[in-house]
Amino acid sequence: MGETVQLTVAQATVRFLSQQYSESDGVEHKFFEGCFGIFGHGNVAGLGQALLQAEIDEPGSLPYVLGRNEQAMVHSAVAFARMRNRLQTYAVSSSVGPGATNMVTGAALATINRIPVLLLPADTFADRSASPLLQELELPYAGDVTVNDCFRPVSKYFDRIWRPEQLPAALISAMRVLTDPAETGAVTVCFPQDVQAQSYDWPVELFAKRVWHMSRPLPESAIISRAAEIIRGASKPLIVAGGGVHYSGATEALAAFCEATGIPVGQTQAGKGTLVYDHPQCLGAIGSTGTTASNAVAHEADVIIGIGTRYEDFTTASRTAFQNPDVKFVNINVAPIDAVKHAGLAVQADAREALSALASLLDDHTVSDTYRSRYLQLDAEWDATVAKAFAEEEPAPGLLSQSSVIGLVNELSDPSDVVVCAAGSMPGDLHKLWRTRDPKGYHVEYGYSCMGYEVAGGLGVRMACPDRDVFVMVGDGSYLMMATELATAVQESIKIITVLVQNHGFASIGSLSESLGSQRFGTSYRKRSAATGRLDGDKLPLDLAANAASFGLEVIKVTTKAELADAIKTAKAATESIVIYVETDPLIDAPSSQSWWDVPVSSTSTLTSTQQASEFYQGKKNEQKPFLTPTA
Ligand SMILES: Cc1ncc(C[n+]2csc(CCOP(=O)(O)OP(=O)(O)O)c2C)c(N)n1
Ligand SMILES: [Mg+2]
Repeated sequence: MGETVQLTVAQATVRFLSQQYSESDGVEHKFFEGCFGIFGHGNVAGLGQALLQAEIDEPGSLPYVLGRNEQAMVHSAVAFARMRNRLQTYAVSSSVGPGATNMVTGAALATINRIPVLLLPADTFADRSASPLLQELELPYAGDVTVNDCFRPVSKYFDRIWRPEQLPAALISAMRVLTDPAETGAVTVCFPQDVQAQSYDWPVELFAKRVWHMSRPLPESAIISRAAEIIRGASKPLIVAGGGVHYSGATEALAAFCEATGIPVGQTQAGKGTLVYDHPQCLGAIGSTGTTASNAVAHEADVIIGIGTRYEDFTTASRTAFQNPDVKFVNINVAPIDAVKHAGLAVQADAREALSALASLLDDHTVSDTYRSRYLQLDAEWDATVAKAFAEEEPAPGLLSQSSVIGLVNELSDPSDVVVCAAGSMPGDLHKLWRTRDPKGYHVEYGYSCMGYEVAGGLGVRMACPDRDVFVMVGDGSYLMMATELATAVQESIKIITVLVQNHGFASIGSLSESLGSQRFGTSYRKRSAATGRLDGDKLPLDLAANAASFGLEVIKVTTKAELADAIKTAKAATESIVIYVETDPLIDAPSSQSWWDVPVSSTSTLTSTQQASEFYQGKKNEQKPFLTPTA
């Protein structure tokens, strides 16, 4: 055996992580910016001791950040990694039991959005010397199952270190998955409490600097030629640009391809910003929360070129967006699971490489002038719709429309500032309305649409780009679910601007409920009324502005558009985190997408509202396409 060094399993893990780098286009990046953590008995003496030792012995090697909620820490890590185009991320250390399972939601969010994050939950003793432990699951039928097995279905790689010898292979596998653009997502490596603290003689090479190349798979020439042929044969082609365009660094290649060919682009939530909003070929959002321009073009398109998209139901309007009976799909994606969707031509490749290959194969090709003028006209109409929504006046004293709030934040933020959101009515409204002026200026988590991502995500975004202001747009529902990381923002002096939109409940689900015949049941924050016994009493006397102020932040309460404009300017000028509190009317919707989303309605009911909704629903179901015709 060669040279060894004695360290605990936890110390070895920290030392290994601090030596990992990613490399893309010849540039190296330290892969782990740091480690979020909340200590409990499961990790305080193992990973906690190792992080302390690293902070003292090698400052900056893996800086520790104390969060407030394990789920939130995973969100912050994901937001950070997404802003850095998956080239860098954070590790997250939790205690055993509830601290660990709090991260399961974050893991699902990371995996669904294909964003790398390394989770290090503590686990129950490997040697079972004191079982059953505090927080141990104890299943009567299996001795080797712990609560951490909940991570298996939501992780792209899962491992548990029962003994020190397993660590090197587990860490190498974890890195392989984290840095593979097709595989990446949540990686979970569980550390039994006793094993964390155990010493072992490690080969010194384990801690050598390791550089992980981020691959850019090239398209096969026969396949890309076929793709070019299909596009050449199209009269109404449309690109659907997803998050993969960002992660591959393909925004310039996309712009060049669109400008050369005249092919327009509809953008998914993760794909917003792939072209800036006023690029002539940018039709903005597509699908259930899309623009009328994208959706009208999608309706007739004969070839859909999906680039870095997973074709979520919001993108395809639950498979009703593409109504041309002969529509074909060309799918450019590094991930085989996405490339084969809708029976499309699977171009399994890096987006930037595939786009430049297509550009040279199609350098003499453009769409017709008729098609170009039609989509430009539709785009201009949508732009006017947005301008009108942004200009909406206060509907009642003290109330604003949500569209006008979005408009003011959009207009008064800098082009490079970042808007952050995840759940509620705001993501859809932002998708439609927000005028994205910088590729990374729009950050809405809509793979998992997880309430509570907003503040935590905003923190991660700002950590990734301290030179941009971050506007966290958060509804009262999401705020109540997880505002906790405002404390972390204060602790770290990380500036985020939170726009807290109070509409006393779930405007989004209320409006959805109404459209499905369920009469907004149970979606607004009301006291249970003594008279009716139902949740239709007075508004809850929640004071979320006071709640936000309790984190030690400045809170500005606004009641008019003019006050909101002033508050945004104050927030921009501030150096610390700030919260703007605004009340909006939940009954004023953003302009319609002329689209649909499949949410099944009760097929039997004695309520007229439900019966009517059910009839409408069955009609829409008939528009849904299976997309099974093979693309040769
Ligand atoms: C963790 C989680 N729970 C439930 C949901 C379902 N859901 C989506 S939006 C929403 C309401 C959000 O309320 P709020 O933040 O006030 O936004 P608003 O709808 O009022 O715009 C709910 C309950 C979700 N997306 N995430
Ligand atoms: Mg609300």
